[in-house]
Amino acid sequence: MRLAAQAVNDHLDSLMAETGDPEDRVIQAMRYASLDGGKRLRPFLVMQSASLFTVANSCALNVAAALEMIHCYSLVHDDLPAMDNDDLRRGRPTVHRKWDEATAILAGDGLLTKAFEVLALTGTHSDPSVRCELVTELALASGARGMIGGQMIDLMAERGLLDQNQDMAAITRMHAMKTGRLIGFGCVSGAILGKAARPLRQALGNFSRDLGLAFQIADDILDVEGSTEELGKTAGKDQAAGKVTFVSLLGLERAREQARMLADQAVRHLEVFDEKADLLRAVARFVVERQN
Ligand code: GRG
Repeated sequence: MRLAAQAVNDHLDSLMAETGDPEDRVIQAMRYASLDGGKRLRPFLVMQSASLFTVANSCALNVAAALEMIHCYSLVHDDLPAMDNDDLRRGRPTVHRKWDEATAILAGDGLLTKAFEVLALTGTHSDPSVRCELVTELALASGARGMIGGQMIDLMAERGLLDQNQDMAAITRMHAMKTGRLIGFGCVSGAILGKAARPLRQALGNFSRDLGLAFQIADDILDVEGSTEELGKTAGKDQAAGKVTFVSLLGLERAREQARMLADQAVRHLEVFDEKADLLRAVARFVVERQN
């Protein structure tokens, strides 16, 4: 995972070079938000799914960087006073704390826009229809019926603006949108780049759905059990905000069992692949056993 993380970091670095112009302030904030931090789970999924097919490393790196840019933009905006109002992210002051709110909004916007510019580069794939499909799929995953929609539901739930109670089905749907869809794009993007046969692409999609949910349940457990130091972000926020989570619905033990069961199920979806998928199998274990 570390090798892929370094390669993606270097690539992000080269895609967002400073030029010495006054607008570099927003580039600096974009770089701060996206370089040298995080687990790099989503780029890792892109690189590994691409490795299952005949895909040039340079193409997969562009997609991995674009996906991480979207993820980092969502973190910058999620931390803003209008949303989660957080001071700490990846063990450092959040972008609006280091600069100011306006710069953080612009840095998030800059990362969001840059992601699609990178996908559209000819270096992402020689076939324009593949580039177009990547753009469409990432827009769907991160848009109003995907990550942004999930964030909207989460905010409404927190502010008492939802009609129905947040039960398991509602929480599962919200997380499938808010975090699952980007994880899903990461897993399926390799199949898009490799023009893989439908059943193989579907297997990766199914893997990602169980992986995404397992990831979120683990995240809810860590919010209760982890320390702010270990997590690099404020711990215990869900309970403090009175949020309905997998832990509040299931309790810690059943939540842990559920996450492990989903990780096992995720791995079973990869039976169509040989040992080339072993690192994807390992990532399912990592997601539920991780400490941050
Ligand atoms: C503001 C448009 C907008 C969307 C925000 C994804 C999201 C939606 C907000 C992130 C807030 C959050 C804590 C979500 C829970 C799970 C999650 C996505 C955690 C962060 O992802 P990691 O653990 O982070 O992969 P690193 O830093 O390792 O990349």
